[in-house]
Amino acid sequence: MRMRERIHPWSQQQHKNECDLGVDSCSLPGQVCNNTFGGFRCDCAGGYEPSATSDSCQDVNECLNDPCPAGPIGSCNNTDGTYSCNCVGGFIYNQATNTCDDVNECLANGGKGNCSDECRNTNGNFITR
Ligand SMILES: [Ca+2]
Ligand SMILES: [Ca+2]
Repeated sequence: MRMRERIHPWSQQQHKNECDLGVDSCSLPGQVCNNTFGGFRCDCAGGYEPSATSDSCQDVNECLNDPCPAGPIGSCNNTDGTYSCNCVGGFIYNQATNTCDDVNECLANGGKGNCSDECRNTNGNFITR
């Protein structure tokens, strides 16, 4: 005797992805649509957090957690959805090590940099002779 195969009713249902269809209402700044079983949910995108005063999402001020090299050489610049680290002149921001690295101004021009004769690199500057 053979068993008859049955198809579970819900396997035949079409599951809508409101996010892909573009019919979601996650249109406030910083919001992303996430598909859920039977519906969708508006979440905050990376770099945003739920607003305390409304349904929308607000920028996370990452600079409050000091993610950049310390001042006075390094500084943090909070921007909408992200942030950036900056260094004062003579230093360049190194993302891999999260440090402000000295610019070797003497490397250019065959080791003379902008100097007419001799160039000596220093931390944050250079000496010309
Ligand atoms: Ca931010
Ligand atoms: Ca230098």
